[in-house]
Amino acid sequence: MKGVNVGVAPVTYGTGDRAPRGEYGRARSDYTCAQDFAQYTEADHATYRRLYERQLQQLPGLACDEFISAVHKLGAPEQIPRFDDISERLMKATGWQIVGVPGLIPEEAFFSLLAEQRFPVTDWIRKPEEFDYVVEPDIFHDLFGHVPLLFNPVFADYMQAYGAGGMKASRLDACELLARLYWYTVEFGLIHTPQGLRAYGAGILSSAGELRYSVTSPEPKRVGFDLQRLMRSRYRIDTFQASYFVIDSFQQLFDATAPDFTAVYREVRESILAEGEIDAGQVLPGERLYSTV
Ligand code: HBI
Ligand code: FE
Repeated sequence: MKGVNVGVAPVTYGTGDRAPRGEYGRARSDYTCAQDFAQYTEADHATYRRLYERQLQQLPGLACDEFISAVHKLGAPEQIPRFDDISERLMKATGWQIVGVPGLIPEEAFFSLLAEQRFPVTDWIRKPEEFDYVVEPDIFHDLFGHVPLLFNPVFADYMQAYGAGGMKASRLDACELLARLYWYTVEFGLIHTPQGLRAYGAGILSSAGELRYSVTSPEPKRVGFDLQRLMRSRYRIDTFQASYFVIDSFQQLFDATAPDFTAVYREVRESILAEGEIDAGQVLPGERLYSTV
């Protein structure tokens, strides 16, 4: 899901003023659009299948169990799945559905879709020459990275709470702080398990290289989840992460989003004024880090 600011998703996806890749003219006023299944060529289906199979074989020992146990619910990778088929299964499991979007959408639209338990899935797929890296999130990142954990009731509830919080953040001009929470959990989160660290973030799970790197490399700093420390932390969109935040459970994530964030934003802003923001890869004095062994 690394990407550039396509003019509709400010801040979170970094700078750059590339034209949006998707066809936004076909989107409704809430930025959703029907999945244009006819657009997919045989090469597109083959790209999806190859991405899926490559990522599936490296999940054991790196992806969290909740993800591994749900990824098959996307359906067989012979073809790009139909969103309606996945939504039918997802609705029964957690009340969520997936909806098509042409690509990145404005934060307010994104937050309100999450609050309605509708996850936006980009409906185009990267070209073969972008197999290993695509600038904007495509259907593989959204489907493979994000959708399996929406079958987990606690994580799904966290996503809805995040969306509801986002609606309030817009009014409090706190989207950038809240976007860091999304980045360091939903996109690049790690979870501590009795078997060791595992990935649950979509940006990691859909990345051929970052999945192994995030769980096993000695390079990045792995910090225990702390909401205020996280909201002070900058991130990079164009490299593997230099910092990861580690949770103990999805319940911990959900509980962290339960309180009203107004006071949290105020305290975070005060600590940023007093001590500044924290760079990706930076470790605070006395901070306990997770090791990979
Ligand atoms: N739009 N389609 C889409 N998918 C995202 O993940 C997404 C977005 N717009 C904004 C956004 N994410 C981030 O700014 C979140 O932090 C809100
Ligand atoms: Fe994403």
